[in-house]
Parts: sequence; C-alpha cells; structure tokens
Amino acid sequence: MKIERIEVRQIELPFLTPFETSGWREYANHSLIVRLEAQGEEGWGEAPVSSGPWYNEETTATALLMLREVLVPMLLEADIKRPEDVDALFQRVRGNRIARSGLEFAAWDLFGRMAGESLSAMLGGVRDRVDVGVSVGVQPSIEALLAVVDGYVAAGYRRVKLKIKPGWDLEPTRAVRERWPDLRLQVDANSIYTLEQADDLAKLDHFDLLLIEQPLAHDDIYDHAKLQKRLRTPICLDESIVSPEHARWALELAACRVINIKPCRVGGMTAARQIHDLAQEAGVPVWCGGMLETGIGRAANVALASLPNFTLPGDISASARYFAQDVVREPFVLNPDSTLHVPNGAGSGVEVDRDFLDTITKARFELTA
Ligand code: OSB
Ligand code: MG
Repeated sequence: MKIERIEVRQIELPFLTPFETSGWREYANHSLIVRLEAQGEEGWGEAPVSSGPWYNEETTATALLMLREVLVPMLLEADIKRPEDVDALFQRVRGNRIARSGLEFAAWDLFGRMAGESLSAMLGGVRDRVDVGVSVGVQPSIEALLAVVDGYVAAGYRRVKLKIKPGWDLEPTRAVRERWPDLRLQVDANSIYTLEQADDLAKLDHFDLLLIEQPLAHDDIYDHAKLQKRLRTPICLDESIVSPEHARWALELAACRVINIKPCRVGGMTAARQIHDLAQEAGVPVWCGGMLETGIGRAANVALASLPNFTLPGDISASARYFAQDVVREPFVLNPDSTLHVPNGAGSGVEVDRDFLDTITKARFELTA
C-alpha cells in the first residue's frame, strides 16, 4: 500500500505546571503531530520531542528537519503492507528515533482503522485497563513536594515517581516515604550521577523503592551493571535502551532488573514490543514511560502497556495531570483503582479534536506521493 499524503504539525501546548528534571525544565509539550492518509483512511501519531536536546539528542527542530528532508519522503516512496514495514524501512536511518516513531505510530493507527481493530489487540494486549502512576518533578522545597504528592494521592494515584538529583534525593524521598509508608514509590535521576556516587545512591536502599531509574549516563550500560551489584534496589534503565539490541546487552550484563519502555525512544511500537518480549523471556518486568504526550501519544502508550509483561505501573497519567485541554475529544481519565482504560475503538481509538489542534499549531508542512 502506498501512503498518499503526510501532514506534520509542530504544536505548543502549555503544561498546567512546569516539569523539572535533574537537568532541564519543560513548560509545554512541543511535539510533532503526524497524520497519514491512504485509501480514504487516516492515521495519527505523535513524536514527543522536547524543545532542547536534554533527554536525548533530538529536539523539535531536528525532528521537523529529519521528517521533512528524509523520513516523510522515504515513507511516501515505500510500499507498506503492515505497520512493522515502517520500522524495517527506517532501520538504515541512524538515531532520530523519536522522529521515526511519529510515523510508525501513525502507520499502526492507519492499519488499525482500516481493519477495524484496536491497537491493543493488534499488539497482543491482554488487559482493558492499565496500572498507572504519576511522575513528580523537582520542587522548590520539601513542603511544596509534599503538597504536590498529596494532591496526586488524593486524585487517586497509587504510584509516585520522584525526580531526583544530587542535593534533592535522600531528603525528598525520605519525606514522601515517611508521610506515605505504603505508597508505591520510585525515583528517576535522568543520568545525573556517576559511579563514584554509588555509596550515596545506596542510601536510597532504605526507602523501599520499586526501582531507581537511569542513575548514570544516558548512553551507559557498563557502569550500570557495576552499580547494580552495589544496590539492593532494582535499577531501571530508560535513556540507555534505544533498541532491542541495547535491551539484550543490558539484560546479558545484568545492568538493570527492570526496563522502562518508551516506544518513542526506540523508534516505535515494533521495537517496543521486541524489547517487551526479550525482557519477558529474561524474567525482567517492564513498564511504560512517558514523554508528557498529548492524548495522541498517550493512546499509543496505553495500548502498549496492555501487553502481558507490563507488570509495573506506567508514567501514563490522566490528561488532566498535564493540560487544561487535551487534543483528543475524550481525555484520558484516572479510574479510582489508579488505572486508565485501554481504548477499544479502531486503531489507537482516540478522536483528534482538529479545531483545537489548529489553535495550538505553530508550523505545518504536507507532502504527497
Ligand atoms: O525520564 O521519564 C523520564 C518526561 C520527559 C522526559 C523524560 C522523562 C519524563 C517523565 C514524565 O518522567 C513522564 C510522563 O508523565 O509523561
Ligand atoms: Mg526516565
């Protein structure tokens, strides 16, 4: 099948509150929203890049350039018989995985809509609800942190992740653990520590954490294996796992005991599912991370999280945790048991609010076959 038309939009959708990690701050979603057209049907995808190269090397500007100059022209020339063909097509592209994922997600949505099958069913999902938690950014004070966590716990979130960095690690983690002894709690360092700080990191073992996410360098697997031997708490890799091969290396080296799968980080659903399968064979649980997506990317993440080895709660919070208004007509809502429903409509199962999308679009281009 030929894809006939591809539209890419750059959006800006402000967050209700800025999101601060160990190394940067995000004020708005700066994703690229992709729309494919073929045989009278459409498919939507989100490439959730950030404005700067702080999480990985990609930015809104680089992804826009790669899509316009390389990826969209490649896809328009290709013959696509199944969504996995998009992953295969882009294997010869180095890096730029979030940009690639926007098109790959849209292909899954397109094929799903054509077949009348949900993305979750296409991927082999086994649940109609997925466990979710909330990722809490660095706060100006412990008091502010406790107030923010209190709000999320009151909203129904039963798993909380704290962003940590040197000087904002032991005290905030202790404070939250003391206030909520039974809360499922984990931390994320976004690559800010080095192996020399292993003894400091080992102090986090006192707080009964589910996991410590990406303590060391964004491209490291080797030192994480050394660090894991010195921690009781499972290490979870995020940034370092950019492909199924990277997942295999990490598993063979015992560099982690948990993997955060963000399908965008690995180029899309095809690679994400392969990593899921590898981890399952190794007896390593996975969970679905997030990139502060709109409802378009969130729908893809929720569908992925319905696969069997997603046994830990995902960073897939309700639309209201991020935005005053989402770009999908039915926002994602938190159920009282800290889950989100998996959409069961065709494809990703969400309907894009085109009028609202138009109001947040900063730039767009369109190419045809
Ligand atoms: O490291 O998991 C991360 C957001 C942007 C970039 C990196 C990360 C995050 C989050 C937020 O932790 C997860 C979400 O709620 O989407
Ligand atoms: Mg992370």
